[in-house]
Amino acid sequence: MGKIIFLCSVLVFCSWAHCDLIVGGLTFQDNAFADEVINSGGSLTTFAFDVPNAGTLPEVLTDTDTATFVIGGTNAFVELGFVDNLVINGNGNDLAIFEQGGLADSFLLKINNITLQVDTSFTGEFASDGREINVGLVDLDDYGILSGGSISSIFLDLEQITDAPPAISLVGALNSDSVVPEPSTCVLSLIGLFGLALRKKLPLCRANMEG
Ligand SMILES: [Ca+2]
Ligand SMILES: [Ca+2]
Ligand SMILES: [Ca+2]
Repeated sequence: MGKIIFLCSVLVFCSWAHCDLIVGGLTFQDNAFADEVINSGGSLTTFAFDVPNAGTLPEVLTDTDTATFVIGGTNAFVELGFVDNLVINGNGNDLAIFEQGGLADSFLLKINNITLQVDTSFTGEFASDGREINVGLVDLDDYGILSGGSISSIFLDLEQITDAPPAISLVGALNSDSVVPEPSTCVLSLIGLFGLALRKKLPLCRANMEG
């Protein structure tokens, strides 16, 4: 029984305990970043530490490293999803989209069927590849999301609209809410653990009865 309670405590601790991560001077919960590439298309070139085509699109966009990124081009788009967290419309800016390079480039961002241009600016910090870390800050108010409302995906149009093509390295929620397991999932896990414990004890009981 003691073991079961310990296991449950560890599971709950792992789900709810999050460390902070600082990127470009901004603080994020460690699970606040985009988790998956839902869809993509057009001309997209990945970069990792100055090597082109060095990683897959999901790798460079969900690794939380600003030295790995994707450069957009003709008809380029990427739809990103948040799995273990949601982006919340809280106070001020809610979303940070990081972009690499000496020129702070712009791109189009579609949320809730509203498309707006996001302009990035230099954060004052540099990535481990030596490039400038630029950031575009997004307030979900501008996309018609109610205060306290949330989103779980964003659509980035990465066609070049400024002097250089956008080079997206990382997307994180400044206002983030962790997606925790449903209470029913926890109850099912508990039943499973009890079942395992009983199965382990049964042979002993049988041996005692037969012996
Ligand atoms: Ca996440
Ligand atoms: Ca990256
Ligand atoms: Ca906001």
